Amino acid sequence: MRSGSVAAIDLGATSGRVVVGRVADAAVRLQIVQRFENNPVRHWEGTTEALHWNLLEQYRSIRIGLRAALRQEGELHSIAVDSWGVDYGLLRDGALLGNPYHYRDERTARGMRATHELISPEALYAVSGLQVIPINSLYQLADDRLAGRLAAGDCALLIPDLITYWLTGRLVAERTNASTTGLLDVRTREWATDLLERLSLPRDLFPELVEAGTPVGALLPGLAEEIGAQIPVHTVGSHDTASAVVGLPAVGDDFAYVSCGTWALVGVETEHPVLTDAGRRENFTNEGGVDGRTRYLKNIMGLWLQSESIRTWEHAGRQIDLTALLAEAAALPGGAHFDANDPRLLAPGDMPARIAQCCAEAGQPVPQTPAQFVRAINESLADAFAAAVHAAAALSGKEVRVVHIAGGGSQNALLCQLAADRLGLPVIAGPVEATAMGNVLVQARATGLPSGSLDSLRAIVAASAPTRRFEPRTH
Ligand code: LFR
Repeated sequence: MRSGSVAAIDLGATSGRVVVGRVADAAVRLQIVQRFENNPVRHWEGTTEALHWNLLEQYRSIRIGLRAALRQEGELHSIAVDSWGVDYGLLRDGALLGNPYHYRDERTARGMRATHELISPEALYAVSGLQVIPINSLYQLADDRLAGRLAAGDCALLIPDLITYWLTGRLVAERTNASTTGLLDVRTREWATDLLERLSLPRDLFPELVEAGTPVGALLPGLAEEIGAQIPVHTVGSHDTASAVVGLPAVGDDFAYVSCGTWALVGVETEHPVLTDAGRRENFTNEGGVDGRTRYLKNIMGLWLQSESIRTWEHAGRQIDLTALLAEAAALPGGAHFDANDPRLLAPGDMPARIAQCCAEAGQPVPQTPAQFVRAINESLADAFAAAVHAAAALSGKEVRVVHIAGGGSQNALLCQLAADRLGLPVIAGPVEATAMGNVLVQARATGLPSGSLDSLRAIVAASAPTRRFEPRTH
């Protein structure tokens, strides 16, 4: 295997990073060169307050990170971007028309109602194979259409594609993330033109689809000068979850995964979409994976429940030390259980109050202290993970013998142990940076550094990233 370095730009809902991946001797070393906060901004918009991403700030930080990465490595073989799914920027003549909306903005409920007046959720699922969840791009696009914003634009770019455009000047839509729009035909993996017409969404809005691992172009001349060299840009699994699933240290095929960050994405990898009515009723989704695989999974609220609770407490003037809080929560004999996927928990706001209400309604003891809330959150997430893994296995017919928990949640020993207990299966925790790992490996493969199938890329992950194993405790 040849050796060399690439740079992964990995944007998450709470923070972004520029990560250098050094590939050599069938192993990868990751180093975070630049980490930056991702703080959404609420601002007044006519008659309501709207929630937006501050994407220009992210782009500014990315450029600083790339410059630092190049200075450190001397040479970069490639750059590639991934981020959360579903959100997009509208452009006209190449210019961004406004800050992209955040998927937690309330407009999604309006867009969902308007869309389901045109087409039923069942008919949508038959085309896209996607779960009904208000954040999906098609609902956001419906709101843009009704508000007259869509008519002003001539191109819609998902977040990683928008950053790639700002790096190279080229307009493409990478397939794994395009699958989160609800507008991709799950069978052909092309834009669903009939559906677009039915929803009055112009076909021209959506650029050419490309696979993960495609060379997109070189850095724009001014940018190459600023960063310090001309570097090729590739696509990867630009949906962060697609990259995270590549970046698992999985051996063989009998595994399920929990990609646990702001969201927890729980499911299995399959060769083909699973389009059964039972799966639709359970709200399982078929998202596009790297190398044509399917990510058959379910969205669980994830660490958002914890981070938004902490934000609420800190806003009220409390000092929170997460490590100490988790230790205190782990020392409690148990905790309340609530439905971690209650839709009322999706929007920003007073999370502890809403969790208290969910617990009360479920007939559970209502948490009083931050440690009790955190214990209840982790208990309830573990319940939801176990239910989703068992459902994914039953619905897809896959045998699951081990569950990989990757991402930030893999550092939470309480959560991993509770998940192993609830699952009755071993949990392998790590890597924390599975998404950056998947991003690095797919672009490195595109430049000819390693080669081979997803299995061989995952063998590189297993050789490179420390993991921790949790066995289920029997009571
Ligand atoms: C995870 C993720 C999920 C997607 C949600 C919103 O970061 O990408 O896969 O459902 O964010 O885009």
